[in-house]
This record gives sequence, C-alpha cells and structure tokens, in this order.
Amino acid sequence: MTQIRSTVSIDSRLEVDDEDALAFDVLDGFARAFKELPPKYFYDAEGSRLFEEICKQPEYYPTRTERGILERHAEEIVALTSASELVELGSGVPTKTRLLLDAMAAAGTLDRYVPFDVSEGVVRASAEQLMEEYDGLRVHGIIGDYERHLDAVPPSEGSRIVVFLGGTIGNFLPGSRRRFLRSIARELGPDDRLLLGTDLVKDPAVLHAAYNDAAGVTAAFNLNVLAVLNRELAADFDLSAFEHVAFFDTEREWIEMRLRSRCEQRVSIERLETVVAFGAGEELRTELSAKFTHKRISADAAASGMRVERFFTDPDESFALSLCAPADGSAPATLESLKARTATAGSRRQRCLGGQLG
Ligand code: AVJ
Repeated sequence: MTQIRSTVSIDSRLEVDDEDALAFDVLDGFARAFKELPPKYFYDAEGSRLFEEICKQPEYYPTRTERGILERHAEEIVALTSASELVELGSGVPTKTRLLLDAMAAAGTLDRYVPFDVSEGVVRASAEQLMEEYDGLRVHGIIGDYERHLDAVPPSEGSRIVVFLGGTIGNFLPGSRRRFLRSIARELGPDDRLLLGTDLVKDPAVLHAAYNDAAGVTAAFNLNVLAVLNRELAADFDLSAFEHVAFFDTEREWIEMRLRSRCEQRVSIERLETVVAFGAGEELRTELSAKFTHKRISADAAASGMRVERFFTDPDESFALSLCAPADGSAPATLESLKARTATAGSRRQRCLGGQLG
C-alpha cells in the first residue's frame, strides 16, 4: 500500500494581547455585584488534565454518552454530509474526533482536519498524532479563541462538517449562544453541516451528581481557575479558602458552578494593581452549563439561520447530537440515496486515502 504524505500547518491567533483579554475579563467580572469569571480560563495544562479526569468519573455521563452516539451514528452522519473536511471547535483530545475521521476515511472522502483550540499543546499534539494515523490527511490547526477568531478557519475546499462537541455550547448565555451559532451558520456553504453536541434536561439528581463527583475532581477543576489567576496575574488566591459549589437551576435549566469564599478575605491581584474583597460565603460564578431539549435546540438553530436536519440521541435521551444545515440549504435526502452519492465521491477522492481503514 502506498504511503501518502500527510501535512500539517498551524496558525496561531493568540497573541500578546491575550494576557490583556484575561486581565480585562477579570477586571470586568470582579467589578460586578455578583462576581463572575468566563469558563474558558479553566483550561491551562492542569485544568485540561483535570477535565480529562472529570470525563472518566462514573457520575459524569456526557462524554461517554456522546461517544456512544457517535459510535452508532458516525457512518450515517458522514453519509449525510459526504464531507471531506472536519472542522472541530474546541477540539481538545481527539478521542471522539477519530470516530468521525474513521467514518470519513471509510467513505473515502477524508481530506482535511481543522482542529481549533485555545491550547497550543492540544492542537500540536492532536495534529501530529492524527497525521500519523491517517495517510494523506492534511491538518490545518488553529490556536485561538473561537468566539473571536472564527475567521481563521480556512476557506472550505470541499463539503465540510463543523463539529462543536461535548455540550460546550451550554457555556454561553442564551443571547450570545444564538449570536455564536449565527457566526458559525455564516461559515456554512449549502452542503456544509454543523454537528452540535448538547447535554439534555434530565433528573436534577443526575445532573447534580455529574458536577459534584464523589472523587472531588470537578471541585479541583473549579478551584484550579484561581491557580490560573495566581500565575497569570500574580494574584494571591488561597485555594483552600474557597469551596466548590455546583447546582442545577431548575427554572433556567442550567448548571451553575461557583466558588464560595469560606471567610471574609481580601485578595491582591498584583498585575491588575487591585485588591478584591470577598465576604464570608460570597460566591463567584465560574461556569454555566445549559441543558437542552429538542425544542430548544430547534429554536436556537432557527434563530441562527439553520435547521436541525437530524437529531441523534442515546436510549436514555440524556445527550444529543444535532446535525444542523443552513436554513436555505436543499431538502434532506434519504440515507440510502446519500450512501450512493458518497460512494461516488469516495472513488473520486481516493487520492486522499492511505487506506489503512478502508
Ligand atoms: C466542557 C463545558 C461541556 O459543562 O459539562 C465539566 C465542563 N464543567 N464539569 C460541562 C465541565 C464541570 C463541561 N463542558
């Protein structure tokens, strides 16, 4: 079997001003009556490691449930899209990505993978791993913040599937969620699709357990954001003076994570030349994780210029993958007719494959 060379290029949009982005967000968030930090700062090397650890906890079902849905439906998703490119927002460690890349390789359409993540280490590691595993795969990594740098995604060279997995869309407040979905929708050509992973509304006890695991990994993950501020902004947070809080807001249908100050305290943030006061029991909101219903996903898609073409879920309906098409795209075809189409596309794109999976 002939080996076809894979190529990697990496485009970094993170610059010096990103330290300013953190400083600005901290100043802004701590000045509020109800203090708040954006969840994206969780993911330094330690935070990313702790998140991987969370995903292995018995109480944290989203990761394994989403993987199960992909295992069952990756082939169909790929057949529906005939995609040659996979663009992954917040790509992280590429375990779930492989299920889609494998299906694309098997369909003979795989050409390019575009991982997009804030973590340089994550983008470089997954780019290197995947180009070794998939002959001929072109990897174009983007290191950046997908809320600000979506324009860094290269122009599509075939049909593409943009994936935003894990339920991370739940981190947005409803208004900015639709704004963000609209910015993705604008990047989609008529044959392109967005595959969106969302956690679903369920028994509050199950949700509560998922964000309050017995081993305390979520608590460590939550507290780690203070270590990030200590390092990046020369702050002097005492992590043991705060405790992890996570609860399901049944009215808004989202999980809220907070850090509660165990005592009255003042924290110095040297690089911001400021001191922040916390009252005893005062809470700092660190994350929202919205939970969805099929109806809410359809409404968000519609408000963002898309429609839900297929809705995939697990037997317990605890997590969902929605395949979204641009609203004015062509009508959805049947799986059988699409399989026929993919087969043709596959032979045309044979050059892209080393064939270890086909
Ligand atoms: C990565 C945002 C999907 O909301 O479940 C896990 C992050 N926070 N445990 C989530 C998280 C606490 C996770 N997302």
